[in-house]
Amino acid sequence: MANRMTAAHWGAYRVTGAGDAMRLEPLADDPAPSRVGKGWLSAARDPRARIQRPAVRKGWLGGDKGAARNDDAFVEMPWDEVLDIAAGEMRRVIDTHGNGAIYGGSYGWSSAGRFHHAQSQMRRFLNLAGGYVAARDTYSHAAGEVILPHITGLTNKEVEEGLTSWPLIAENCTLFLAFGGVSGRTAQIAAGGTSLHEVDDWMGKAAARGMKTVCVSPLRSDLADLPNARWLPVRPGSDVALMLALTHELFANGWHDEAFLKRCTSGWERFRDHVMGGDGVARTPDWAAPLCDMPADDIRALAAEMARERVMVSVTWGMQRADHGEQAVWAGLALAAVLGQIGQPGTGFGFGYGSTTPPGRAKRFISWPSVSQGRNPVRDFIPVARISDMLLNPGGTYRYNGEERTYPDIKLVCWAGGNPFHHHQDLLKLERAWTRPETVIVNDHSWTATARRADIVLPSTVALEREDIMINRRDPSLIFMSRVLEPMGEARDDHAIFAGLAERLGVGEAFTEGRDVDGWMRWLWSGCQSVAQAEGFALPDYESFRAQGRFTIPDADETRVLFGDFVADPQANPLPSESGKLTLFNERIAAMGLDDCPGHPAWMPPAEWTMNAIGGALHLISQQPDTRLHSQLDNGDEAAAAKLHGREVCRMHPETAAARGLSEGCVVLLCNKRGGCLAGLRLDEAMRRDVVVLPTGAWADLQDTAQGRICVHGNPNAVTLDKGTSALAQGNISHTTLVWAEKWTGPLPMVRALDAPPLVARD
Ligand SMILES: Nc1nc2c(c(=O)[nH]1)N[C@H]1C(S)=C(S)[C@@H](COP(=O)(O)OP(=O)(O)OC[C@H]3O[C@@H](n4cnc5c(=O)[nH]c(N)nc54)[C@H](O)[C@@H]3O)O[C@H]1N2
Ligand SMILES: Nc1nc2c(c(=O)[nH]1)N[C@H]1C(S)=C(S)[C@@H](COP(=O)(O)OP(=O)(O)OC[C@H]3O[C@@H](n4cnc5c(=O)[nH]c(N)nc54)[C@H](O)[C@@H]3O)O[C@H]1N2
Ligand SMILES: [Mo]
Repeated sequence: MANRMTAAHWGAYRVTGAGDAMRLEPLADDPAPSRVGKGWLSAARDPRARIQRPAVRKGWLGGDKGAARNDDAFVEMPWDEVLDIAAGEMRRVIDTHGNGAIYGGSYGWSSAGRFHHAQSQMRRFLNLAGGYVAARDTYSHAAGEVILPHITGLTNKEVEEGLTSWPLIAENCTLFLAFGGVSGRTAQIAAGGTSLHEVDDWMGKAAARGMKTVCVSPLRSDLADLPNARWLPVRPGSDVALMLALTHELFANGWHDEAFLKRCTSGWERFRDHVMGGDGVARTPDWAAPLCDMPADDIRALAAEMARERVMVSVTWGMQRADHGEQAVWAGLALAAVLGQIGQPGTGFGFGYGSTTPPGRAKRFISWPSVSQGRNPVRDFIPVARISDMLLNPGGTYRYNGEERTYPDIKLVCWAGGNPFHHHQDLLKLERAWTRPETVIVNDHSWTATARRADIVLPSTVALEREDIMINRRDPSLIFMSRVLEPMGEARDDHAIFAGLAERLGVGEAFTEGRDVDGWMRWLWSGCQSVAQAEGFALPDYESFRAQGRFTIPDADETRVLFGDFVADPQANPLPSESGKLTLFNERIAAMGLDDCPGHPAWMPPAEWTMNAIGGALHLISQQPDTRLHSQLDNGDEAAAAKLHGREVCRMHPETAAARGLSEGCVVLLCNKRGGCLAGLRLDEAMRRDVVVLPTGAWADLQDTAQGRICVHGNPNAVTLDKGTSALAQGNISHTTLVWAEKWTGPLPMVRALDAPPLVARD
């Protein structure tokens, strides 16, 4: 009998049993299977939350263009009729306003299989239909994505895939300075799927050899319990000040590597001037101490230690999802450059270790094929996190990466495989913006907060209900994903949904190229076979792979040193940056004349932090959740079991709670001028006293209460700040938020987000 296997962003599984006895068994050779997968089957089989049939919003059928979009009932209708309506709307908008009035941003993680990737299917369809306004960069690391090409000449992808490999760190690094920590929580995930989880293993090996680790974070839990680990609980928003003060100490004591700076960097003297006080403010440990809330002597001691050790300066992605997030990347790189250990095995600079499991992975990366998305005839785009601003200000101007740009006037929004009412900041502002388009079309398998804010809802299958292939260029295994469940209700694959729309718009043949799903899978596999051949190994034929379920790439081990070739010979291997080197002063960025992103790394006070908190406001850390992937599987067992009173759990220091009359297990209202949310409370001694942690991903459930419109289920984006990192990258700043915490004493509003919205008969 064939092996039944499957895969998700949180891991790969062997499927055993059937019906109620069906199990997803993690791979036997995965050193640390993810907790997230435990909630997968129950979420997939949840009839309350799954969208069973195509549906159209009741008010929209009655002529409402959006005013009631945030809270309405739905009418279930037959597929053919709903596809006719959706295609008719697209035609109308294209004919009246042009394709530049369609926002097809569709940001989101979707599912892991290569073929049924919802965004790819949607973009292929929209491109054939004349194009759409796209989204640029990611919620994960937009600031890094925009600044890294300026300062290193490499894209974020090149930096990520070129990161110095874990085995080299385990062998050579003696001090791992982890800004934002290195967490097994986030390392559960790999975009596109993973056959192994290895980060804790490598950190453990390194620590066992004697590597010291410093967890620079408001939370001790951002690093595993390792020997030789210590915790530096800096004030959120102050890390760049700490980096500059450490740099100051290196210069002031002559511990900097001047030969390295001259050979491998440009503009270092101007950066040194800034740090040493050329503008009248020397960035000394005494300057940084009150900002960082740590003793100046500790900063001096850390700098001296760095000068003695073989150091990796590591910056998590979360560090740059904050106001002026570009600076955390640049100042971290600059600190490592001044130390002069970049380009050697196991030391230097890293961006994203632990943020997901692949960064630093010591494997061969292979560019497998995918289905073409085609070409978008519309050139317009927005930086992904500017969605509310775009919808609220058509024709308004903004700056991005040196350009002055204009927001388009969007009439139609299409989304497949993402959940903006999970991922975007300031959800009440997004609700206001969301009333603006004339029509919203959403594909999803579940009644997420976004699906229930669509006019036309197209129910998709989940990965367990279709065949697919996990082919992740960064993974050493290829996994055949079996179809192990029957599609829920009338759910269809996204491919089938878009094929139906394409046919109605006259581009059906171009979309399918005459292939059915099986035909596409075989086509993909034969592409993989050619790639493998060029790489020097052979893949089995399709039928054998389908039966075996897994193919493991031979001799896949490979290590890398970030900037290794460049540092070995900067003349022969210059970086494609403006100077051919790492730029510690960047002429192009300086010429943009931005207040919030000068020409060298700089610390600037964030819009919100505890130094400007009033009335006992706390810094909100809305970190990634341990029990699920963002909002995915929030309806599953694993996420449900971790909730309190059916709400997401927030964590606070016991003294912080006591000072507010709060105790373990009570329900707390976290609020600010933007909104509020309810969460269950757990106490945690290993965190700063001026911080509250509320993981993302509880399905947003915005309800009108006596305290105003709040999320009664605990989604932190009900209170986060919607602003760009700077006019350079315009990334989201979800970690820059202050909230007040108070006991919720009113009646507990019922959580409705995990059930379908009202489904009513047609008038
Ligand atoms: N406050 C705060 N907010 C944040 C962050 C933070 O740290 N703090 N982090 C940000 C980051 S880094 C990210 S990446 C984003 C993540 O934001 P998203 O990627 O939008 O979050 P997901 O919950 O993964 O959304 C994926 C959606 O795709 C749907 N889906 C899954 N499979 C399929 C499929 O096969 N077909 C279709 N049609 N749909 C499918 C799921 O049901 C879900 O609704 O959130 C961002 N938001
Ligand atoms: N289980 C699970 N894993 C995931 C995901 C998920 O949803 N669930 N999502 C994946 C995705 S899309 C992404 S982009 C990555 C994100 O990976 P990261 O960005 O690394 O993860 P976060 O949890 O957002 O943030 C990491 C930590 O940064 C710390 N931090 C916040 N602000 C500050 C600050 O000002 N200073 C310092 N020193 N520390 C600060 C917080 O304590 C937080 O725990 O995670 C991925 N991994
Ligand atoms: Mo992300």
